[in-house]
Amino acid sequence: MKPVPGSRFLGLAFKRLWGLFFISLVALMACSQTPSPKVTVVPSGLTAEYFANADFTGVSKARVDSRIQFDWQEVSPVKGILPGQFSVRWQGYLLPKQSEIVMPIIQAEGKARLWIEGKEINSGESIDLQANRSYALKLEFSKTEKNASISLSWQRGISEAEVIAQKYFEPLAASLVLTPISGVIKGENLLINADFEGNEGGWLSYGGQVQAVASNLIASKTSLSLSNWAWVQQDLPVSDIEIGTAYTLFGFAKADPGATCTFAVVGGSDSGKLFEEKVQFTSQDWLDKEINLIIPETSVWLSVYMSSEAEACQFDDFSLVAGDTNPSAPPSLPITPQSPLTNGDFEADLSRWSIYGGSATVVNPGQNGIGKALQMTAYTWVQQDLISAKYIPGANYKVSGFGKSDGSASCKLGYVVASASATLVDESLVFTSTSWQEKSVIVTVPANFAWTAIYFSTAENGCQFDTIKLEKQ
Ligand SMILES: [Ca+2]
Ligand SMILES: [Ca+2]
Repeated sequence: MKPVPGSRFLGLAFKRLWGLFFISLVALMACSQTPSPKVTVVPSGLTAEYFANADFTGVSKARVDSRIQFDWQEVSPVKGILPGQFSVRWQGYLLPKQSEIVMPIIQAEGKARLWIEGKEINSGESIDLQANRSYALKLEFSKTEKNASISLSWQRGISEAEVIAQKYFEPLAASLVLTPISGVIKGENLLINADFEGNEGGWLSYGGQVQAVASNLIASKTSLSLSNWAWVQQDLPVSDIEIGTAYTLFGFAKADPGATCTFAVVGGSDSGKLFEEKVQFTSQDWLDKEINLIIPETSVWLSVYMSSEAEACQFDDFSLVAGDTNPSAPPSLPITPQSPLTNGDFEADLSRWSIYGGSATVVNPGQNGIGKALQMTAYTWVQQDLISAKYIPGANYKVSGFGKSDGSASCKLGYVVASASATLVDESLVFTSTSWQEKSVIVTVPANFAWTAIYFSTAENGCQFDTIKLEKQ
């Protein structure tokens, strides 16, 4: 069985929204509710202080960790603390839900000590807990080896030992947190070792094979390879989660032949999963994709994971940032399937195309020196929704077109196929040259698709597109 983030999924409470329409629908949902101030979730978990030295001295950073399960290896555990040596002190309360005898189990690479109600407890020692009492808990960790990792589990009755879940913890009162790193900084990458230059450090891995491998992605030495049903995951400190805030998960992946590679962001409340948004890759070239979402109000945990099937997948250069980092996304996308792709040459000006964000016009001459081309300003999105009945499930379609950039930023021509509940295909062609280039991609339309769309998006620079075709192979 695959491990699941949070290890307590109760199924899909948060209705999945349609692919590209997701952003707009979330925005609409947000608008239809009473506006509420952005409030950082009052989290359960333990107050953590990370110290720059191995003896609980030096610069310290505080946050709230939802559970104790970290595999930092040789990577810094948190921004501002160097990876060479550090120590961590977790404090808070243990809240048993029933009266029982439990055995706390500490597994660590490094030195770890645990106290409950001021009494030091050895790993594996039995303690008697009473329901509805809170027990002062302190756990200390010092990095003493090349690799650093720690987990705090417990064994209850005859069940297998499991990592103590967030709902059994309560942090110290916020006033005791002197130097919080919590508070969401817009644009800051919340993931540790998201470029895998520290190999697998910071990521928990499950199943299959997980290894750092040489990467040919720009400015990258290593990427992470997953195969044979492997899964890696990073849990965000709960004090970094800000409800009502838009988050973007961005990353690169490439697939071995036959592989389907997935990355996702998932989160939930104390009682279960609230959302899980994922994207999949089948391309054997590096492609980037992103997920945009707004954290639902009752969320108290957030995780990012990547997974492979049997064949290998490579991942690299991830970021999870808060804030509106997706200016190229449309503010709203009405669901209005119209026709097969028409006016892909823009000779009928902008007929059939919808414009979102910035602005779009047609200019002369077009790509072939005559006629017209689409001209988009920075941060604009143009889309045409296509009639589903015109597509044959299982057939291959070739998306092609010409594009050029007014500057250094990339210009995207995308093709999306989605079912009623999820994005099935999101392929994009990226143009970075300031002279016309033609690109194409062949896409198989999955059997369970419900709609398709062609779109263009721009970033910091304007872009031109022309002679867009969608042809059955
Ligand atoms: Ca890398
Ligand atoms: Ca044209």
